[in-house]
Amino acid sequence: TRRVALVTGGASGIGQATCRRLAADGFLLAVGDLDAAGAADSAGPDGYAGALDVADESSVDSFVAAARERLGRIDVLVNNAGITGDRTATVLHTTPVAEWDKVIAVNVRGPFLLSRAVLPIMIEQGAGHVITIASVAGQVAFPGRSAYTTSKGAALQLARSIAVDYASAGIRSNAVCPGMAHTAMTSWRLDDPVLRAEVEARIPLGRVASPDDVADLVSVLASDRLHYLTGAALVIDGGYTAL
Ligand code: NAD
Ligand code: KPC
Repeated sequence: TRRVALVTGGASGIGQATCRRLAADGFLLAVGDLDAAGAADSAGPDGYAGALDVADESSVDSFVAAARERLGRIDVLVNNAGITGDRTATVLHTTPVAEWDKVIAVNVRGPFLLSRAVLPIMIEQGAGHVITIASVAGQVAFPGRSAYTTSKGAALQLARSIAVDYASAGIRSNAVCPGMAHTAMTSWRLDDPVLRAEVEARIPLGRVASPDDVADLVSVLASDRLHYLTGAALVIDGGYTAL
């Protein structure tokens, strides 16, 4: 039987590249996104796709139930959907409260709700792997992005908490911590040659990541290998945090 991966935020960027890669690896995909049409493209004809708001409890619960019903099992959960907040979500004292709440809702409540819905299925299977796309911003502060930095620290700890609490159930949990990647999230910055040069000057490998660079690591994690790896924070940042 084909292994099944559920990917949130799979319509764009890192999530889209991850879907492409996991499909090539032989996975059946369940893809949820606010962008339902984009999710359907990423899921392919034999996958399951739907509109999903990861911050909404009933949306998450019905999406996970429908995915399980259609595909029979969930081997891998990729908590990928995430937002930075808009351009007003900068340093702490000028961040609008509503923008703060939105970032925390998608980036922290989201992985909580998805994991909460999927873990009972994995417990029943006696196996599963939760992969959470955090960020280097969960380990070092990203300048001028207070809500985002805070949320990614929490997402990383959520991944560790799951690793500790569900190891005995045969379930592993790991966090992926990408550095700056070129996606819709960061194109406002990276499409500007001056801002892009500022970013790349601080990366030892001299370039930002492509979505495929990150998907490559998710693919290795999702493979049925590395059985001793759990609770890890895997940094993939071109050396950014090593400097
Ligand atoms: P992106 O904006 O290209 O894609 C994000 C996707 O998530 C979109 O399809 C969007 O519709 C979806 N989404 C947003 N809110 C949602 C919600 N409430 N429910 C369901 N889907 C929702 O962004 P990306 O750069 O591919 O980011 C993917 C993940 O990678 C995020 O968690 C992000 O924080 C993380 N990340 C990105 C970078 C980077 O530099 N781009 C670096 C480190 C980590
Ligand atoms: C490194 C990472 O997770 C992205 S943080 C910067 C996003 S933005 O300020 O919108 O360029």
